[in-house]
Amino acid sequence: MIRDQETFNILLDTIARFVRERLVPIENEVAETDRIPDDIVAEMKALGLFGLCIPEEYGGMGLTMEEEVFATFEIGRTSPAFRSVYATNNGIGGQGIVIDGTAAQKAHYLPRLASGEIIGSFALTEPDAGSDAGSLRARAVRDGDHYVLNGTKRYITNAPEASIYTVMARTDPTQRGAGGISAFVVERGAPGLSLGHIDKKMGQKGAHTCDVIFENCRIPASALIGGREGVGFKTAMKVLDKGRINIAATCVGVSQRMLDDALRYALERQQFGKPIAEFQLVQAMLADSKTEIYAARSMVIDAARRRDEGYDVSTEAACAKLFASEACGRIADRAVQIFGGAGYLAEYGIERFYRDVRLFRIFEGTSQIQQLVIARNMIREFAG
Ligand code: COS
Repeated sequence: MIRDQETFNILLDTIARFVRERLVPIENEVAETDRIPDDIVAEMKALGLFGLCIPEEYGGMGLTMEEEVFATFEIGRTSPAFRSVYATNNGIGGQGIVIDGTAAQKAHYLPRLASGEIIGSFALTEPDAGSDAGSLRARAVRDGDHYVLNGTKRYITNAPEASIYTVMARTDPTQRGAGGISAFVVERGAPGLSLGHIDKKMGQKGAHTCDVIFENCRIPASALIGGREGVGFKTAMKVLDKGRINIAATCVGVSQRMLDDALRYALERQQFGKPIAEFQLVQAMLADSKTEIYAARSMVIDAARRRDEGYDVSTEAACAKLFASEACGRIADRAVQIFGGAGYLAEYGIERFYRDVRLFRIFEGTSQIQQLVIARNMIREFAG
């Protein structure tokens, strides 16, 4: 749902200009320094990017899912590390509170997430619980007015910068699966919380991950999201349904950028006396990429509209993420191929995208997990 097309177009134009004029020119710098400059973060705050999807009553823009994906198509046209700075506040780091938080939790955290004053982070994955998130072992034991947390969370995006962590931990050890899991908002300064070293990654330089370690970490009982034990896994899954649509939209944006770069190069680069874009084998790569972007974009918009209409979009979110991220990988590969030798060199930037986009097929649920979710839902619906 687009609430007011004219106003929304102004936002899209503003984001597109910010990406073009401020972010694209410093992509190499960010990759080399592994750091997003402070003035860029300040501009993101001023543009309201940290609060894009946080409800207006808490100081955000309250974008609908459809509006969000159109904004993400634009933001996606540059290095994914830029979106990572603010995206967790709107996505997995903030949505647990938006979707299932108590009124007090929303009032306390959402305005500061929306302004960018604090960064949110999502701590589900553990050393031995990745795709099988329901098997997580972090424990939260009630102790009077507190819970005591123990466990380690792994590959946690924005953890080094975060002020709050949405942490899934087991409150009922008698339940081995999802039913015994609860979600908490844990503040950075909590006694017993420490961070591991920043991980060295294949790509997405400028976006950071690390372990989050809880050793007898005491947090107030009021940190329990929604004030209810045993529903934390469902909170995580609802957050991921939304997150997966957003990742799919990001894939569409980055794919479009890579295709634009490949097309421009194919028109400039001369071989056998003419631009390589005139050769049909190159045209096939361009055409297949265009077709896949069109398909992915259509899926993302449809999934977003369905979510706005209040439907359960677990299947559609998984389909969109599966298709868009896999297509993005193929498009990155073709773009490198079209660039030829230049595609392998850092200075042309396309090899950086090739490495950056590899993550999309892994995080917020691997392609195999998306397949599993889609098939399971089909079987469940068939059984009635
Ligand atoms: N929305 C709301 N509730 C959901 C849900 C969703 N999208 N998906 C599952 N649930 C509920 C189920 O209905 C079930 O509730 P009941 O016990 O009341 O029936 C409960 O959650 C457990 O679901 P399920 O039995 O399907 O859980 P599994 O342990 O079998 O795991 C998968 C399901 C594999 C799909 C889940 O673990 C998963 O998504 N793994 C990937 C995790 C991931 O994306 N990690 C990335 C980390 S963030 S970068």
